[in-house]
Amino acid sequence: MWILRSSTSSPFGRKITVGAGLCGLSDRIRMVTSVPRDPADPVRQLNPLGKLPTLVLEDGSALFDSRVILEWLDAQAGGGRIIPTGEHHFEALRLQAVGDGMMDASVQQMSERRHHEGSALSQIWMDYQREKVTRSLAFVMSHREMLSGTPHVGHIALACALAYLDYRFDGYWRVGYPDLVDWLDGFAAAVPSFAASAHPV
Ligand SMILES: N[C@@H](CCC(=O)N[C@@H](CS)C(=O)NCC(=O)O)C(=O)O
Repeated sequence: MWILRSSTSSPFGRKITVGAGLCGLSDRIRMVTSVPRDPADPVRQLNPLGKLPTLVLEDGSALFDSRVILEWLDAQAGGGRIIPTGEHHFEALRLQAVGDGMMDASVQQMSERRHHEGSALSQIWMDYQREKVTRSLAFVMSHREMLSGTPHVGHIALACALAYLDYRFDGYWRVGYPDLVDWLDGFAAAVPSFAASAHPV
């Protein structure tokens, strides 16, 4: 059994749960909640960055970050399950980079809200991060051919990013991107491990 150090609110951790489902490996993973801000949390010993997700293997060694873990799961499943090997390889990785970047920018905004001490929130920083998400949404829609085909790491990252915007930012993106709403609905219907790993309400 592999131990996934994560949390139900982590969009990067959700990538692993979704990917494991698509690789047919869900029953090999048990999630244990970690709190990165807690100095006593074991994740700091497992991963020098102290970040979620971190996957602990049977020999006690740890894999991180989400891209590395997904690549490892794909290899465990025989390869080519969630990381295309053919002409769509780099397109999938690029879309994953966009989805991950959207999550990074969103998590940065949450951190600014949560950990700000002293003076007021930096609106310049918040806007800087939010604009990354805005540009990424437009980028995805202008390359919408990337959205089709068998679910892969790019689709996983994008779906997790959009769902995190729903969870933490009231789904503000939905008004401007009805095609993406349809795509996310289709992804949720096609990928049971995505629906099963929804963020808590
Ligand atoms: N690039 C990393 C990002 C992971 C990440 O930012 N995780 C957040 C939780 S969603 C975290 O652990 N934050 C705590 C910290 O940065 O110390 C990945 O893909 O796994």
